[in-house]
Amino acid sequence: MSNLVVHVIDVESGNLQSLINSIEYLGYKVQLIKTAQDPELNKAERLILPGVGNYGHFVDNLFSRGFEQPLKQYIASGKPIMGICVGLQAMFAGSIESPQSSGLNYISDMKLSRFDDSEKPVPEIGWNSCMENENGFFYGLDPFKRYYFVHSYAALLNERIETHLTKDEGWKLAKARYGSEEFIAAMWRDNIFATQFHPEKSGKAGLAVIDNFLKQRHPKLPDYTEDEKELLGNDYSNYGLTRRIIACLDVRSNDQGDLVVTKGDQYDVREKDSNNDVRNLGKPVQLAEKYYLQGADEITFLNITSFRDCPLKDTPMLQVLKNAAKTIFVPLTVGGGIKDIVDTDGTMIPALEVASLYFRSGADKVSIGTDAVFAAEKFYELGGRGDGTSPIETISKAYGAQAVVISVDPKRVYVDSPNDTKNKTFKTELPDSNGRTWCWYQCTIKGGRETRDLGVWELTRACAALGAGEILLNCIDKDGSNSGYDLELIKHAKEAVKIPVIASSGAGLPQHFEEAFTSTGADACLGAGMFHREEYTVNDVKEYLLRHGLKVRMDNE
Ligand code: 1PR
Repeated sequence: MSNLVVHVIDVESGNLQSLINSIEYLGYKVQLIKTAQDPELNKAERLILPGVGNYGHFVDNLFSRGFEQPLKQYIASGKPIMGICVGLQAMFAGSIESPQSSGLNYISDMKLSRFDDSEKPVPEIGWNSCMENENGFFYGLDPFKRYYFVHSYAALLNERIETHLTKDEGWKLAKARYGSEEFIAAMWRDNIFATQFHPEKSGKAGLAVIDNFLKQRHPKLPDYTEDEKELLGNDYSNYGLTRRIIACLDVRSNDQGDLVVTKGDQYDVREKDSNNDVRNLGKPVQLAEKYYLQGADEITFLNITSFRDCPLKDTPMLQVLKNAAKTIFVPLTVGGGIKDIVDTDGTMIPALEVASLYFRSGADKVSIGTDAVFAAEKFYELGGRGDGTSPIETISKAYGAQAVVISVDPKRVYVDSPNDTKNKTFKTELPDSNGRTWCWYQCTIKGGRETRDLGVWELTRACAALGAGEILLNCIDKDGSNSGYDLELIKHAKEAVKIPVIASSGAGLPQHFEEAFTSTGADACLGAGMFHREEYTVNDVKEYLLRHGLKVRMDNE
């Protein structure tokens, strides 16, 4: 344990818990600074400025709490500061995202722009790398390792801007490329260091960057062989991102009241034998840690039953998140029950507060199922707009689109002709037993128990318009089947929206992941049963993909 105390500015923006956990994991103490008057700020020797979500929300909050002058004084003193994500963006003059808001302006009047979504999904969500750079790197950043990015706005670079920043202003830059756009992944000048990516969510590679900053050291890069460089280097065939593999844990309390990871077939999680018990595949935190160590790029927890008669603040899932976030340094998503609720004492708790509790426990994203269907239905009733009250809108506004995932539980429905439904149909290559080739995907609520007259096309487009950042696309027909993903469904959703789509349900072999990535353009693939039953590890899937020419993050050793 080091004696160094790391000071972290806390303006209540997003998941700070993971950053705290990562610093403590590295053996340092953390002191949060919530007000500009806090005398602790004068004692700080290492200061971290983390930020997520909306630019204006973050910088306005920082300024209205009086942090501008104390931060500038701290920086003028020469002591090290590290900005993370919107913390990097705050160093700029402003952002197109919030034209009325001003940043700290350490980068001569430069503003952030939005990624161009005509050629790639926006936000950028996933693992990218720093481009090779003959001027060398800093704080141990390694172009053959991957870091977790999640943002729609970036400090976009062209030759003129880059020359100005490096030659005139003395910044050292680590660039990354997303699609055809280059942007600042990290920057360093004197005592200011900032990363656009989240080092606290970037596995071991990210922890090393935090540690190097805290120790103020710039270690030499490992001596990679040419073969290693070829294997681990970025080829930009997927916009610059590695193929993202997500391990999913469906969690519920079993008949004995214990919290277990379970897994169904077509959403039926009970054993087929006479006891009909809930299938118990292990403990949530232990399994999640196992998948993290196997190289999972993300972990998703779905609370598939509500924990009845339990006050919200004591919900067992909160403790699962808290424990998981202590040792797992990749993004964590939690779903199930993200909606306005009435607590056991009768108090109304808005969805935003429910989500906030999860974010404060260590979740990076929340996933919304049933309520997303209701929000989409209302969106169409209002003629194609929201009224600002749905959980998608309230959570996205406060925490950013990237924090809101929509979990879709669809079933395929065949029709004789497209005129038989108001929802968008397509011609399938897999006709039903009556030879019908027109079909659509019907959304369900309450874990598949109730169907609605709303298609996946309509749902995903409405949710994206309301502010969702990603789609988790399950498929009830395929769930637990081990027969591969529903490729037509994934293509259908990819055509519907520009936000990233996670393929889910049906993975049984590493080949299924390859198939989904190459033939549908899925932005991530999720697996559950095949990992729980230990038929394959996450690493097996990644090695298979790597052998077949798809770049993956291999930093778990
Ligand atoms: O409606 O907002 O409360 O959210 C409930 C959440 O719980 C939704 O995300 C819904 O998908 C999920 N859910 C509800 N009931 C079940 C169930 O199984 N009975 N699980 C359920 C959904 C599907 C996937 C699964 C993949 C991959 N599980 O998460 O992990 O199908 O499985 P596979 O690789 O083994 O094929 P709300």
